[in-house]
Amino acid sequence: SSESRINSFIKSKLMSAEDVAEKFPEKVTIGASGFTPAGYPKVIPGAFAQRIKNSKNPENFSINLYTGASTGDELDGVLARSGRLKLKIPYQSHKDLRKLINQGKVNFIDMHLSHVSKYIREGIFPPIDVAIVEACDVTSDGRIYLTNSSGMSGTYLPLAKDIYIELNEAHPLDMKGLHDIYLPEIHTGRPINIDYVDDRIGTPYVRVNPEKIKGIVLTNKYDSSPGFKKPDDASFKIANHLLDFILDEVEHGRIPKTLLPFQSGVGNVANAVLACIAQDNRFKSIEMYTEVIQDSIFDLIDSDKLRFASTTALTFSSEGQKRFHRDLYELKSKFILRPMEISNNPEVIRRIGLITMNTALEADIYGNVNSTHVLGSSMMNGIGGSGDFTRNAYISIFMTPSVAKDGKISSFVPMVSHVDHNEHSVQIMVSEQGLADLRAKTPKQRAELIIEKCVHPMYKDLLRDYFQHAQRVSFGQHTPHDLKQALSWHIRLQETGSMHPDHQAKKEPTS
Ligand code: 0RQ
Repeated sequence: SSESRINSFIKSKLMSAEDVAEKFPEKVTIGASGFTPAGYPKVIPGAFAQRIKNSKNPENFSINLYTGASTGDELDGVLARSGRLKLKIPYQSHKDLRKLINQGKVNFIDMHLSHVSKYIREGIFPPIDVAIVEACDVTSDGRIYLTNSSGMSGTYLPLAKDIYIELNEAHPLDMKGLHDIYLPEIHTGRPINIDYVDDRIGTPYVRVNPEKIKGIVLTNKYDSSPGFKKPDDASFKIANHLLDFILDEVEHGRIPKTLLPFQSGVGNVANAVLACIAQDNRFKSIEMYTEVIQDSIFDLIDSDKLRFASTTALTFSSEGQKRFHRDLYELKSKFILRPMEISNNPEVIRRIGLITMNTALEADIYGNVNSTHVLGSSMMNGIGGSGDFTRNAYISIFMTPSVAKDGKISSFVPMVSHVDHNEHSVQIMVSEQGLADLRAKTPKQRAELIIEKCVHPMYKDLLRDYFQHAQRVSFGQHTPHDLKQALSWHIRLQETGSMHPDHQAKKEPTS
């Protein structure tokens, strides 16, 4: 209960969010908790935005915001709308923030999540003035127990000049113990001692100098994660192609019968894969080593297939959150929350041997993947952890529906308009049409496979024509391209509203 949680240390630090907001410098660099709407501060940022709004000279304010990944409206949204956000790292998915980034009004640096801690600790980015972190408990000797995400808090807290905590009483104290906080040394190459998904190497709290904790605000609020969308038909088809492929790999002895741990990205398709595994008798016991766990994990729990899940965030809907709290006693032995430089660490990912599943916006005939930029220029969310996992995977898989926007966009194009994951790192490509195994294939073999297996029927002949034409006119024959035509599909989309030449669609916004 609230009574038992509020120890004398917490009591001595209690403040209102408005009082905290008054203490921030006008030009401030904030390091905040939170990762994919989970475990982020919910009231202090709003109070700071209000202070800016009430100010006679709002233009004096300037905010750099560092988070774990995307956060909720109460942080990314309110600070974006304050008009004084100048820099955001390293990921976002909020519509207002995205709009400002694409108008060129907010500087956004899109980073591999595993690099962020090192950049901050080495002082490559401006130093952190204040850390604002959501916690479920704080002790007088400076132990901070985090909530639904570990994210970057283990890095931001010790480096911040001042620390402000949002003590969220919606979380039972039994949340303590889920986290395993460990920061690798930056200059030495000493191994990170995680051999298995359930190895613990750190502490269940972040330790700080308690004198730096300048204020604690009480809250009682769940994360505002979007509700659980039921996977659609295309997602189920993608999931089934994927599971058939994995079982075939087991058959060939390339994946052990006990399987390998999975990493899965966010979204519809990722959820469908877990839902399909839960229903499929051929899968008995699943391990996850990933960065985001969503409500779909409950399908695995209900079918008694979840052996263990390591993540940096629990991104649950309200219902999912309630359920997790209700069953916390049983679930605690099945989950670890890790700092994102550990969840996404190349060394650990490579050692454990992961099957990674991430989503592409578009891919080209040679297997290069664009996960971030619409028409090569407009930022969607960011690369997030997809690069960390893909590059170091045991088997790297990219999935995407074959078309977007009712067929006006083909997800498979002659040449991608931006590259996040290049042909060297992408092993398997899958759409609802089928799966292409790109391993040990030449560029031309990859193009044939992708066109044959993954492309939507309405774009198949067009892409085949491009590939044949490219072989006729290309400067070289290793990876044939007609540079004049390579981006013509994107240009057509921009000019006519569709990549398909037969579409008479009017020009309209495409994202
Ligand atoms: O827009 O909803 O307005 O129609 O893009 O597409 O198919 O709903 O897929 O939600 O899984 O997102 C790559 C963005 C996919 C995501 C991306 C339009 C499409 C729709 C979303 P509408 P879907 P998802 C874990 C790992 C990078 C980071 C990552 C992502 C919207 O998965 O951000 O993987 N990945 N991190 O209509 C223009 C195209 C399009 C297109 C789809 N070719 N051109 N628009 N859309 N294809 C998380 C972290 O790292 C934190």
